[in-house]
Amino acid sequence: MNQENALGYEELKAALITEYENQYGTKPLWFVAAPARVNLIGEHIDYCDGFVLPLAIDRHVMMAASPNGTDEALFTSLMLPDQPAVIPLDERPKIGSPSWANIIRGVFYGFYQKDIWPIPGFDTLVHSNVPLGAGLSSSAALGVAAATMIESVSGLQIQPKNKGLLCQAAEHQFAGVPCGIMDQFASIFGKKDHMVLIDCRSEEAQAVPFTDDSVTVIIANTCVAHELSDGSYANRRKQTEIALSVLGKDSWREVTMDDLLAKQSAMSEQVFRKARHVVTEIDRTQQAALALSRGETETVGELMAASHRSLRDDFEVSCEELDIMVQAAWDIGPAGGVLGSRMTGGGFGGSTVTLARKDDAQQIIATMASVYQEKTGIEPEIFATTAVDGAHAVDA
Ligand code: GAF
Repeated sequence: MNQENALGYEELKAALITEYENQYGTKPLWFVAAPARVNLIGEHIDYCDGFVLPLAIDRHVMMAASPNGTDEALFTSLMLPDQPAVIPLDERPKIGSPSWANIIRGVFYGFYQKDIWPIPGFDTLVHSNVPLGAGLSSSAALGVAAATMIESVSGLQIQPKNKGLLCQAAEHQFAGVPCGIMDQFASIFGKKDHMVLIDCRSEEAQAVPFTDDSVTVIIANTCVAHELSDGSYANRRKQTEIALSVLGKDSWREVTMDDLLAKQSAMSEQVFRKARHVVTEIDRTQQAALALSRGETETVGELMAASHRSLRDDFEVSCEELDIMVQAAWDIGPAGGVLGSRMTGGGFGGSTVTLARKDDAQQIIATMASVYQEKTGIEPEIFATTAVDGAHAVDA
C-alpha cells in the first residue's frame, strides 16, 4: 500500500463497516481501533529495563464484530480475505492455522488464563492501514485490537498495564517473538499530541506533550521487509542477557559505563558492544525526554544520531537501506528543517523516524524519497504522522 494514499481513520472505519454489512448482512455491534507506533528513541532496551519514547500513530488496526450464537470466533481480514481464522471458544486456545491469527489466539489464551472464559462466539472483520513489515508494530496493534474487542464482547475491562502484558505474552508464546513491552504499551497508552515515556522496569507509562507544535514526525519505510521471528531479534536479546549475567547485576538500570568497562575483558567483543549500546541508549533516552520537554531540539537531534550510530555499529540491527535513508535526512540537516533522524523499531529493514519542521515536511519527504530511490532503486513510502490516542472502542 502506498501510504500517501492510505485510508485515513474515518475512511478505514467506513470501509470496514460497509464491508461488514456486505459480508454478514448486519451492522456490527462492536467496533475497536488500536494504533501502531513509531519510536523516537530508546531502541532495543525495552527488554533491558530501559526507557523508551514511542508515540501511537495515526495508522490503525480496526475490528468490527457481532455475536454469532456459536462457540467459535471467526476472524476474517480484509488484508488476507482468503485466510479466515476460526477460533474455538470451548477449549484452551492453541497455535493454529492460518498463522496471521496466532497473535489473536495468544490474546484469547491470556483471557483464558485470567478466567475470562468462555467467551460467547462472534464474527469479526479486520481492516488495517498499518504498513506490514515496516517496523511500526502491526502485529502488536493486531493483538491489542483483539484484546480490546474481547473486552467489548465479554463486557470486562482489564487494567491497561495488564492488558499490555497479556498482549506481550501472546507475542512470546504464540508468535515466537521475545519482545519487550514497548509496542503493546504504546498502542494502549498512546495519547493525542503526546509521546509515551515508558519505564520498562516499573512498567509505567507517562504521556509527555509535544511542546513545540511547529515540529512533526516523518516515517520513512525503506520497503525492505523486516521480520522479527527469524531469530536475529532473539539473538540480540540473548546477548544482552549474557552481558548482564557477566556483569553480575539484577538490572541494566544498575549498570554504569564504569561497571561495563571493568568487565569488558570477561566478555566477547560482540557481547561487549551490545552491552555498550544498552547502557548508552538508556542514558540517551532519558536525556532526550528532558530535552524534548524543554524544546531543546538540537540536543534531541544529536541524541537521535548517536542512537542510530549505536544501533548500526554496536547493536548491529541496521542495514544498508536504513543507513541510506537516515543519511538522506541528516544531509538535509537543520537548515532544511530536519531536527533529527534514526532507524526505528526492531531494525533489519523497516522504517526510519525523522523529527522535522512542519513547514518543511513536504520538501523533506520529496528529497528523502528521491535520494533513497536513486541510491537503492527501491521506491520508499514516506509520510508525516501525528500522535493519536491509544486503543479504544468506538460506536459503530
Ligand atoms: C520490536 C519489539 F517488539 C519491541 O519490544 C522492541 O524491542 C523493538 O523491537 C526494538 O526497540 O518492535
